[in-house]
Amino acid sequence: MTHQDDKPVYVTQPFLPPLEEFIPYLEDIWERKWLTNNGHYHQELEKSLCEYLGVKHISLFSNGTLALITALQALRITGEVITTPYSFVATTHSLWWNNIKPVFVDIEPQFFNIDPEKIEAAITPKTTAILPVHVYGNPCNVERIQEIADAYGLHIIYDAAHAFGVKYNSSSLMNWGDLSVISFHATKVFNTFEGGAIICHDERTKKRIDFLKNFGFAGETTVVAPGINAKMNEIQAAFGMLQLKYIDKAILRRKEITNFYRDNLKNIPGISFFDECPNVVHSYTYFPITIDSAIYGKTRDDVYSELKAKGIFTRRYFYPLISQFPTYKGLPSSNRENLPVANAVSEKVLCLPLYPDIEYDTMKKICHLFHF
Ligand code: T4K
Repeated sequence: MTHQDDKPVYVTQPFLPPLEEFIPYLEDIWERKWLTNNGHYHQELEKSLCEYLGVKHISLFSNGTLALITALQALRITGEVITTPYSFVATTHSLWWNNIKPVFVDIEPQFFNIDPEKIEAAITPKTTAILPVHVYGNPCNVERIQEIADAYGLHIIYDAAHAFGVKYNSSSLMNWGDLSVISFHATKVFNTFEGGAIICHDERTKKRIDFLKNFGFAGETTVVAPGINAKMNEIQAAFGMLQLKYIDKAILRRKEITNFYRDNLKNIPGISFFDECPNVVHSYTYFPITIDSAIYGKTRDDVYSELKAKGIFTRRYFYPLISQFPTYKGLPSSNRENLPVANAVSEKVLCLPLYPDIEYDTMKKICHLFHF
């Protein structure tokens, strides 16, 4: 056994540019003595990300969760919000922190995103918005969701935490909806250690979001809302600027890894995975597979445990469903009968290790373990 074999393999590993390339940024920050509150690198990163992503306005945040909470505040969302149980808990927590009742709608079986055909039945007089998630970066049915929102006068805030750089019909996926929220957490395609952002389409909304993330200050002595402190600091922003230099290479590498998995796991009865979506430029955030135990002969949890015993730490994103956590379990919409597809998918999904620095031998070993 080589030393390499002993190293644990995690579902992801943050991409880090060479350390020496970050030193000049730190020296510059030391020189400027401006550490947070819309500093030089904060401004640079907002500008550069607008260009890179092809969006009009972006407001940087200290993390994606605070960005979600603030997005709901920015549009004054209240009452009930329709969302998906098939996501990371932060999606629904952002509603809870705003005293909004989540109403779960089931997912569709093709890409595991909220099923638009089930949204209308969940609308009540208290519904004010829809909070869908582009799960694994696969776009929701944005046209149909927009149609419903327009017909019922609802806002749409997309949780686009997984969708950095994703394009749909040659334009940023984040140009859909009223607002989109991304995460720059260490485990994401583009990371600033922790971080996040809200994308909006007009100057006035950006201004309000920027007030809200800075305690509600609109100038030195005016406070327009009970805002929060959710500002991205200069070290995070500078790191983002450096990351941007490598992002295309990192996404390309993710694509190669995804294709390796696809080539080496195809034709295994009981193992399925997503193909490329039509009209989409992907950024390859995760590589989820589903395991049909009746055909494959082992359950998802058997596979998860066997890989773990060999030092390969896959993750069951998203199991349990948000609707199964104690905070949300009592909601009427958390009922299993209301969410049959989400419940079934969450029992059979497994995300395999995917990150730019993964070694060829590691991928080969992982794929080999599926051919038992
Ligand atoms: N909406 C959606 C749909 C989301 O998926 C998320 C976050 C959010 C909103 C909220 O955005 P943020 O507030 O986080 O910006 C992870 C992440 O913490 C979380 O950001 C992410 N989604 C979620 C899907 O996954 P955990 O608890 O699974 O992460 P953790 O810390 O166990 O990391 C996974 C593996 O990655 C570790 O086993 C090892 C590796 N790792 C992790 C970190 C943090 C490293 O190698 N280095 C690292 O620095 O939630």
